[in-house]
Amino acid sequence: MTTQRSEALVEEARKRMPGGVNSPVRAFQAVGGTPRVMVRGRGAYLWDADGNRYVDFVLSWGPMILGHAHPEVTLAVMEQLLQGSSFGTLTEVEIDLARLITEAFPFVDRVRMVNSGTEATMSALRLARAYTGRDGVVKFAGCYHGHADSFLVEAGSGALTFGVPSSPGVPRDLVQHTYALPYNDLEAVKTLFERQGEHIAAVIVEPVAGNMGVVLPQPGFLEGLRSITRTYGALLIFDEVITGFRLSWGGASTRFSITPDLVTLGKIIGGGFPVGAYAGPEKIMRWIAPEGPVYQAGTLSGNPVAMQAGLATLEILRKTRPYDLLEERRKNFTEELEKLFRERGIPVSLPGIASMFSLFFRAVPPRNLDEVRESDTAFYARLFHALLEEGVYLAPSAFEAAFLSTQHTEEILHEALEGFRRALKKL
Ligand code: KE4
Repeated sequence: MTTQRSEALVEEARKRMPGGVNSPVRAFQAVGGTPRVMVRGRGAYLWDADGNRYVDFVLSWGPMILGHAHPEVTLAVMEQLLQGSSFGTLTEVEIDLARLITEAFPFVDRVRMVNSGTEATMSALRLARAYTGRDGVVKFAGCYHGHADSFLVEAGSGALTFGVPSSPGVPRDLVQHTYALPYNDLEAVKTLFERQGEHIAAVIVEPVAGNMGVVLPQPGFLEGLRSITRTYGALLIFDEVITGFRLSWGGASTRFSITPDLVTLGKIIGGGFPVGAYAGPEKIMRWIAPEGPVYQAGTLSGNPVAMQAGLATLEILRKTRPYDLLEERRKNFTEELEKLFRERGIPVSLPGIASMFSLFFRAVPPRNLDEVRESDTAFYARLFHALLEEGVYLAPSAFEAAFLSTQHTEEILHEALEGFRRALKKL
């Protein structure tokens, strides 16, 4: 497999952009080696600048649940482009997408579109602070809610890899209001609320953690967060940027039948275009400008091209409801993978739900960040590169989730499995 073209482009990119990328995790620093410059995607496949083909399990970090270049999504975008791309006014398609989101999340009356998951969580926190009149926010170590200042405390995803618990440039007197607790540790939450409950505006949680690898909520954890926040008058924010429309038609709140006060969305609802959203009941959302006093705005928020991509994506998901099929395929695939590793005496756990999973090289699925850190990330890095050589593209970091799309057919998954088999043989 040659990578000359990628290497040349990466060298050029490094002269123009920090680390040669527009988002840190893409730089392969967690796994080493040369990032592959991708030029085309179709269905479950990506092709790089040297013409190598990969089965893609990153799917742009979650958005491409229908696979790359889905014809109906592409057509909807093209048709909109012919009408113009951005007017800075209300457009009908924004209403259509908002309506679908309110249909999928029954507790949601109002939706505000923004341009990224970061904007969604940042705005949801500002809203929660205004609505409750409090400053404190609780997050969980290893969860990542985007790069807004208040969340860069023990963040997951790229921040995890860099081992920088809270990034430089974040004012100390801001993050004093942020409490980072161990995921799945309800006792820690109860203790904190007993001491600080009246100062806490919100608890924000990834209902299934995807940013330290996939860590599932222990039975009772989410229910516990719901009752503790209700008792103390804090808002419960489900950060469903990854899980929204991935775990079910709706998301984790639908699948687990737990109603948060606010939900943040992104990725899938943009269908591959920059879209985030925060949403909730009218009694909270009416606090948002221009109806209410909490300011939040955006030049390209709700732009019709991104809305059309999101709308087409959600309409296909609503019509086809691929969730049982996706879950079945993920289960079968990770069971086959587990056999492969066990045959070779490699301790592995493959926690997953719906169409997301991750590989931990430790015998038991981790319940929190400390346990995640015990897994063998060095082996992950070696496996990652061996798989690249075999045409399988996993996340270039052990602290991410792998995803299936509706285009990951049985035979493509079998092809990927053979890639794993060949890679393990080489290792
Ligand atoms: P963006 O600002 O990257 O659109 O969304 C931030 C965000 C918020 N909440 C959750 C649960 C998220 O997973 C994310 C973003 N996820 C990472 C990957 N795990 C995006 C990839 C990247 O940072 O390049």
